[in-house]
Amino acid sequence: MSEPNYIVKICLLGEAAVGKTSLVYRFVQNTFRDSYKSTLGVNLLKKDLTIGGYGEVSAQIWDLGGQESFRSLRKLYLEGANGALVIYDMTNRKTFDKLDDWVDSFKEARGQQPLLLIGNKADLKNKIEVEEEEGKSFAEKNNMDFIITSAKTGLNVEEAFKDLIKTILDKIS
Ligand code: G3D
Ligand code: MG
Repeated sequence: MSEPNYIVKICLLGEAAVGKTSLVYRFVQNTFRDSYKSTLGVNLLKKDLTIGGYGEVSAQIWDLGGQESFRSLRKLYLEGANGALVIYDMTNRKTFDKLDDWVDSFKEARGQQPLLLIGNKADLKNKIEVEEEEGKSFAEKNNMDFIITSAKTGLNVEEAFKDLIKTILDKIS
């Protein structure tokens, strides 16, 4: 693509193993692998896309590489982020209980920039520990959009990224 009209930095937040890296790969390359090596530091991926009304947009996607527990890294990671996807695993309640922590970290660093909540692993229907309604009410309380996804089947993955990017653009233009 030629020069993009907009460049947006998006961060993925959430506990280890919720599916952050899988969602990024599904979105950027439309693939799913059963195992992603836990990389140190940060994975940076780029995807160019067209967003209705805004034309060409370059999304810079930052994915925590296995350092989710290092609070000291969060600030650096979040610097300059235009928005974030906050992800929990629908089959693991502990990851849902940690959401406040992630949302607080983001708000501390980036104030009122848009967030979108993702309940991932929706394909594991008989293992669900957190019902969709609970995700929905957390999102409402925190003034964020909400969507359930599966990085495995591809359900709603593109929709989630595009929804966040659109919300960011609506806000900055
Ligand atoms: P992370 O980047 O948040 O740490 P990963 O999470 O993307 O590494 O995913 C952690 C594990 O969950 C991986 O399995 C991955 O295949 C699996 N996973 C991610 N998203 C989904 C999904 O939507 N559905 C299902 N069924 N599994 C998913 P392993 O076995 O490698 O630990
Ligand atoms: Mg990862």
